[in-house]
Amino acid sequence: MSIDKVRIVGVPLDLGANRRGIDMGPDALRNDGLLQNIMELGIEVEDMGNVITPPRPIDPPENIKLRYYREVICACKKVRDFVSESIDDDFLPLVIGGDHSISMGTTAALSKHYDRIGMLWIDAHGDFNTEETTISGNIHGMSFATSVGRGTKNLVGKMGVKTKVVEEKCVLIGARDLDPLEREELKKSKVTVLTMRGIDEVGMCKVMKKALKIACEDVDALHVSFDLDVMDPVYAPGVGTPVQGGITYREAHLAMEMISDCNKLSSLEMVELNPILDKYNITGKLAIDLITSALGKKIL
Ligand code: 6HN
Ligand code: MN
Ligand code: MN
Ligand code: MN
Repeated sequence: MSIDKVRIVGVPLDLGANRRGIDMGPDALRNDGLLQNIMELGIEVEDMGNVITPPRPIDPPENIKLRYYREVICACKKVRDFVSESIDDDFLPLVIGGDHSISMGTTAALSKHYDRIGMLWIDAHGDFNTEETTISGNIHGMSFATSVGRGTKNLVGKMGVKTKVVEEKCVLIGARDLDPLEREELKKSKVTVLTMRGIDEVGMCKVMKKALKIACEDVDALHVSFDLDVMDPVYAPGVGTPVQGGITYREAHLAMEMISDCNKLSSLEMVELNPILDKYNITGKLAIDLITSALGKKIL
């Protein structure tokens, strides 16, 4: 199954992260040549532009455990519809963020089309908080949990679709910064967590082999959600929530090449690029390189 059609959906949302700058991520990727780079692979690419995201409200958030709830849900519903239409039209959806809350829309759209979805969540964080466990109240820290149907009704089911993302077919890769209660929930869950320690000990190749075996076998779709903060800040300074001790350029690149080789990729998200902090655009260029690798770019 080689990828021949890709449709880009930009989501200039930062309200799920409550930090300015990430809303500029999609246009920064376009300026750095995202479309041209994908076209060079011989892939037909369509750019749907950016979904319209609600403005930051003047009033302070009503619920500090779900900051900017209404606005985030509104944006995610638009993401859901764009992604769903892309799948209907036989395009692989490439969702570019924007903060990581947008995954709630993407996984809802996938759940309309597929029955058993495996997922790789590549991130320094778990994004496994719920309204009940969150410390920050930022919804981008809850989108993985929501995507597997965990949490309160304020988020779960809010996209109008029952999730088909199968918890035991989900792998969190590169984690190194988990909140205390989030950590306990992850431990209790059926998600496989492959932390930075695991990558240090056995290397990215073995980690990815294990991850792909879990997420690709016995599913009918593979979703990859790549949060750029999984990278070490040396390679990716331009992210919303940088965390020391992340993966290298080569490790990330290998992970994406192995994802391409598995021939199961159904949708891809690249999130949390913050162009304001992205000195010399190195994070944006890295993101494009990772996307093209996942879409099949080969050195030889
Ligand atoms: N992300 N665990 C922290 C929180 O606020 O819940 C950080 C979340 C980061 C989310 O990077 O997508
Ligand atoms: Mn994330
Ligand atoms: Mn993160
Ligand atoms: Mn490459």
